[in-house]
This record gives sequence, structure tokens and C-alpha cells, in this order.
Amino acid sequence: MPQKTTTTFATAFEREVHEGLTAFPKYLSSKYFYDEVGDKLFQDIMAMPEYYLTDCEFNILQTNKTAIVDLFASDGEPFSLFELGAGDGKKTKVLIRHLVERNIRFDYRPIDISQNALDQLETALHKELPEVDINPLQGTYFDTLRDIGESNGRRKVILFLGSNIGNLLHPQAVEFLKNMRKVINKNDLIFMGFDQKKNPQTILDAYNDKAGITEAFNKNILARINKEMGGDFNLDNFLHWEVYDPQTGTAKSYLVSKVEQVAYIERLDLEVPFKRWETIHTEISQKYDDAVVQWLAGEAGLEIATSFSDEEESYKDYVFTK
Ligand code: AVJ
Repeated sequence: MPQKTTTTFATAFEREVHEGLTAFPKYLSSKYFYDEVGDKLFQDIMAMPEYYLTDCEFNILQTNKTAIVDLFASDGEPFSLFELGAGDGKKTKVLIRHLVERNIRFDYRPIDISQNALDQLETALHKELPEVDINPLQGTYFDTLRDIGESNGRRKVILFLGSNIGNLLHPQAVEFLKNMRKVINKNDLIFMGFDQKKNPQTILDAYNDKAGITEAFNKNILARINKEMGGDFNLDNFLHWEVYDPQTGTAKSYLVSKVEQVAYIERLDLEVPFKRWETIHTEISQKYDDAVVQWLAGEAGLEIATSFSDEEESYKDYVFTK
């Protein structure tokens, strides 16, 4: 009789779904929100009035583009502009356009987990700013940091916008910043967005819109399991739930099972039982203040060179050096 051996997984997504849905309490990683449908839903989120982060950072970049580009091009030599989690590049284009206007030599290397997002970005840039030398790279932040480290001898500027770092718990964020530190040299820069602590209601509203776009985004992870792994999750049996702790600055998203139910995932040959009101934790969106950013940078061996913010200080972009 053949023994049942340890299950092998075709993809990291399959492995992590198995791990998270057999754990207690259950969890899934927000990095799997982003397929073609998820990318579109996230664009819809960025366009909603409640989701202040995008407009806020867009305005910070627009208002400070001269000073920011001066920092990027500080030694007048050509540099490589890397961007982790580039998405649709809407905010980055503000800086890219300004670099082009000032005839500054650079190449743009957007990195994203979504090939779909990269293809759209490349097509859009070729059309809008054909003079830009663009080299997209698909992968997770962790794989691609290695590629950044091994890249050509140009000075490096690494963009990490949108408060994407907020998806990481502090220990992971420190680890991530340490890895970024490893791939940069003395004159290189890291330019990073951190959403700031603010009125808790503003934060809750940003992650719990009435139109249900964030709900659909959160549930897209189950939709992906259904599509890609032969799952039979009934999305209507789950509730999107958001909490924000103003003390720690952590916003957390959950999917809550409204009924007792068993889902089955064919590709994993896995039954997933839910008690009524049982949760799947799907995302954290951490909010920061100067003291916490200072602490994270210090733990990672980075220095804060400067920062840019809106008047309300509801969002900040920090410049880190080694
Ligand atoms: C893309 C990770 C910055 O956490 O604010 C938006 C994703 N989740 N609405 C965030 C998100 C729910 C977003 N980040």
C-alpha cells in the first residue's frame, strides 16, 4: 500500500492557503488579493473618496516634486529608479514626468507581484512617456530585492509608496527594511510612504466603504481559491469586518463566517470547516507616527534623511539612507 506522503504544493499560494486554513485561528495573506480582478478592485478602492491615502500621497509628490527629484538626482549621474509594488504607477508618474522634463537620466524598474499590473503600466508609460527606459520585473518583494542588489553599478533610488509597508507586522517590517539596507550603497536612497495615525473613524471608513468595494476586495481571496484551486466557498456566507486599534495603530481585516459551514478545496483535497462567527484574518494595514518610523529605521540600521507630508500630517513619505 502506498503511504500517504506529505502533500506537495504546486504554488506558494496553494501552500499558504493550506497552512492558513488549517491553522487556528485561520488566516490568509493579503498578498493574494491581487489577480486581475483584485488589481481592478484596488484601483476602484484608490478612487473612492473614503480611501484618502492615494490622493494624499499624490498631492505630497505633486507639491514637493522639485525637492524630491533634487534628492534623487543629487550627484547628477544616471540612476536606477526601482519601485516595489508599482501597481498602476499613477503617483510615480508625477515624479517620472518631472524627471523627464528636467532631462535627468534614469531608468525605471517597476516591480510587482502582478504581471497584469506590470503589463498595463508598461503599455501606459510607452504611450504617455515614450522616452522613459522601463524594465519591469515580476515577483514578490523578497525575490526581487535580490535582483536589485545584483543590478548594474548605477546609483539606486528605491520607491515603496502607498504605505504598502503597512501590510507587515513590525518585526517583518524591520526584517524587510534590513533587506533593503543590504541592497543599497552609501549614496542610495529609499523613499517610502507611511500612513499616519489619525482620527480612528477616518481610518475605519477607508477600510469599510458603504459601496462594498473593500468587501469585494477582501473576498477576492476566496474567489481566487475557488477559481484557481477548485474551491467552493460561498462568498455570501462571509462578512467583511474591519477593526482599528488607535493605541497600536493597527487596522485589521477579517472575513467572518455567518453560518456553520464546510468549504471544500479540490486541488488541496481539503475540507475547511467553519463554526458560526469563526474568522479568517486576511490583512493588516498598520498606521504610524514619527516615533515608530524612527524606531523601525533604527532597528534596521537606516537613517531618516528627511520627510515630506501634507499639512494635516495624515500621511508621510520618508527618505532613508544607510
Ligand atoms: C495597498 C496595502 C496599502 O492596506 O491600505 C486597501 C490595501 N486593503 N483597502 C492598504 C488595502 C484594503 C492597501 N495597501
